[in-house]
Amino acid sequence: MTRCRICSGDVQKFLDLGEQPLSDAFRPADEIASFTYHLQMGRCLTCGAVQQLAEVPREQMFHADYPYFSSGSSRMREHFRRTAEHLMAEYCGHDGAVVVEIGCNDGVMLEHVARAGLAHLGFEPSASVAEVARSRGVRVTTEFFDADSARAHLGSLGAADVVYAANTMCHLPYLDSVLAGVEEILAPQGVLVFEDPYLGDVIAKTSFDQIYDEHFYLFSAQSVSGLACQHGFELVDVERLPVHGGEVRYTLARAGARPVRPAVRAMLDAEAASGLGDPATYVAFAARVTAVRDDLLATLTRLRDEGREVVGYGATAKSATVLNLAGIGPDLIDRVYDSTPAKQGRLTPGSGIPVVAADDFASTTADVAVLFAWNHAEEIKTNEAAFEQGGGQWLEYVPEVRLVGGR
Ligand code: DWN
Ligand code: SAH
Ligand code: ZN
Repeated sequence: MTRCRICSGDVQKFLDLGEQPLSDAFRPADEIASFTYHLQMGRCLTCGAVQQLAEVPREQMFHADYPYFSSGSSRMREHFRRTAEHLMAEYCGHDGAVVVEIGCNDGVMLEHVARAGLAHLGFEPSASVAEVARSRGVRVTTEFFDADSARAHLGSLGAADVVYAANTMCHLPYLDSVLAGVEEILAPQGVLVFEDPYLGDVIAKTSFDQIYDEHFYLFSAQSVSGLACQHGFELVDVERLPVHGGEVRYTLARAGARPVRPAVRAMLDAEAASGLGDPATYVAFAARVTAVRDDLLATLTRLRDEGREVVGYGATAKSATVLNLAGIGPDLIDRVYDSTPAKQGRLTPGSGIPVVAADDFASTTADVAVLFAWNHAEEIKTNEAAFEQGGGQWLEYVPEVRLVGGR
């Protein structure tokens, strides 16, 4: 059995998503990426942490060609602006406050902290996006955050009042080193605040596409509470967030430094009551994943046989899991529309579907568009309302496969 990356307990495998490419390796047609790995998920029988059975080396995923720019969604820009306001109001009311972000990407959150004149530092190893953050006035280092890099900056930065990470903590298999780094740089009353896709939502929505190389863990209050304990921290607050298909924001403080909010006990109880600790939940989840995969493939095959033109919308990292698990390629989906210049003119990883500019969707001839960026459904359906008005249909697969809209 594999050992848990958090507590060394036995990890019980419950899901095999097959051979997968790097989810963000969009390559030109003449430069096919060859790296693949076996994507499998398991759950620790001791601490409950849901995690991959093997890890992809971090330098393979996060580098100067990393193509995910967080500012690509207006709703997420708004989310991070409000997050910055919240963190500054709650924890930075004194002179000399310091904010550190792990995985600051293009500066979507930290730019507001920089603009407010607060001392800050973003750790962002992907130079492509770090460069954009710098151009927005954010102080960034391209080191991976861990115990060594954190220690190296302590002298110049001072103790942090907030260490924040969005959609990044779950990317770091080496949490022991990360928490040791946070331990060193955090002020006595400081907090570690992080938000990631919530295990409870993934199970409830069968959103298995939240599992790909970069998403090593699927956290829950139970597993984060255990993680905190191991490193002298305490889970003091939890909050569900409606972004990226359902996330939880966890707040950790040094053990005993802050009161534990009632929301923590309530979430732990709700997780136990909903069966998140029960192996049968994961067996049933795996069966639903297979059903969605089969249904999606059958639907796309039927649409092709009926002569309908099918495209995709959103060349997401998540879609790599779906496309490669189901063996869906350009024979079933002609092209994928995406607003990211770094992805356009390239092929989806493994599945080889051309990515084209989202601007061109306004004049699309497609009958059906698979909504790969389903977590941004509201924003996209509003912006592309003309598609449905013209008779186009969205093909969704979360929580199950269905055609929406059109005639
Ligand atoms: O955790 C992660 C999350 C935060 O971002 C990373 N590991 C990688 C990435 O995952 P993703 O690619 O699945 O994220 P999104 O936010 O679902 O990606 C949306 C994609 O769709 C982007 O490529 C941008 C594109 N898009 C678009 O073309 N039109 C997005 C919106 C909102 C739009 O209107
Ligand atoms: N916070 C942003 C970006 C999430 S994508 C948002 O929520 O949209 C994950 C980011 O973490 C990538 O930009 C990646 O380069 C970065 N990352 C990966 N490992 C890291 C590490 N050890 N330290 C800091 N950032 C890291
Ligand atoms: Zn464990």
